[in-house]
Amino acid sequence: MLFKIALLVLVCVFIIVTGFEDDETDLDKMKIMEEMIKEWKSDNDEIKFTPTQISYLNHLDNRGRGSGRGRGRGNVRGRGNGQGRGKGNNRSKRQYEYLPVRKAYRHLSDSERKDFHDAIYQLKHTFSDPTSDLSNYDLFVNLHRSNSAPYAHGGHAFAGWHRHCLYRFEKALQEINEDVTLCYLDTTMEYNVGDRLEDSAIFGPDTLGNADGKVVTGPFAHFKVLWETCLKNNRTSLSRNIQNDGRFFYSPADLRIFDTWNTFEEMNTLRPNFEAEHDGVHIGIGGHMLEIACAPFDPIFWLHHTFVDYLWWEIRQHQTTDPETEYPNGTRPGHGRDDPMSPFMLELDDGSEQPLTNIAGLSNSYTTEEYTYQQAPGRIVCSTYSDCRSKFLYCSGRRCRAKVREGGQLEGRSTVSCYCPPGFIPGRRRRGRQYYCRCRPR
Ligand SMILES: [Cu+2]
Repeated sequence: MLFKIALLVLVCVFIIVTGFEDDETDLDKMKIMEEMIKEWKSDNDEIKFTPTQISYLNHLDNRGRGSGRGRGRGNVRGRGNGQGRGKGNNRSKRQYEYLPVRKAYRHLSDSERKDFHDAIYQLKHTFSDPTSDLSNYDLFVNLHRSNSAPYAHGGHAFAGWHRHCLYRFEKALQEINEDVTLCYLDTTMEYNVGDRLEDSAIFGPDTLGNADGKVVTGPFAHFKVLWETCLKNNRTSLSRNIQNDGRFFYSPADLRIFDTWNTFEEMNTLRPNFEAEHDGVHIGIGGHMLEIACAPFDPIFWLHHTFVDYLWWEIRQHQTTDPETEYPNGTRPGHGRDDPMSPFMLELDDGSEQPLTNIAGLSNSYTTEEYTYQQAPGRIVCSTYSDCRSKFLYCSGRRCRAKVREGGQLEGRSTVSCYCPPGFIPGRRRRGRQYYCRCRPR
């Protein structure tokens, strides 16, 4: 009898402890999100776009051009001056033979990955206005600041605003190389390296570069960072500060939760909501990613947000309401369906302009006319290594998991999770009871 009571008490304690733990994680994410948004809104260091820069940003969105459907196109409203708007937009609408497919970063071929890295690098080093110290890449960082886009975060406009911003960013990359599309970082792959995330092969020299401190390896090493707010704390160039806590990245359990969301309202209000969940990766990567005002300086921002956009695309597939029209009343100020999706403008066929509204971000046309998605590795049920279709992934327990880079800790003795760059073969090194990935020349 005494044993049964003791067992019952133990079970209760377990339920209470694990239950609270879950609540605490959820609460943290909502709280952290509010903190991040507060800090983002307090950034008063406004950088105005020059007329040439407005022109450049405008011409990236040429939807409706030559389509004869009068759908109009989106433009950027210059703050403080509106000159130069709409000029230089004489490209005809690109005719796709087939829809560009956004894939997982780990599903890119070597040449696709190189092209993607190169396009980002070039965008970072190209200036539409040589009199400014903002490169074309930096213009997008400025777009994401609270002075440009006061309602991009903290409410219902979040998903649509970022979808539209990604769309323009992708067009900017395609001007450099028309075969490049955005790709996404499925961070549910990292859950097995939860307490040593910097070991993941995506943070290697031939992938996204190191994640601990200043980025000194990889294609974005020493990327320039601007503005006082982003330079403080000795961050003189692109910096990361990875948090080795698996709670912050997406987990397979998160995907199962998203599968239960059937309305736009659920996605925005259930705790932790879609936006709060996305903040986890910002915190997990740390460094510049931690602050909303500076986050897009890190190219991981675009890979992460493309995954957020992918997840939204999935939710919209099983949404029981109309994904284009369901939009609740009583949202936070600036987040209403007909509020402007600032600073993006909609240019009508007669040349007049009106603000692009938040509801426009819910249009199906993005994913039916501009791009589509390939299934995320987190959705693959694998039985062999090749099912995961990536040299950065291996299959274990019917799930694809992230391989670790050289020096990364292995699970047990097996080298199956050890990734080595071309010309090297995986091996292992023992330290104490642990085995680590070691790459040997072929
Ligand atoms: Cu954002």
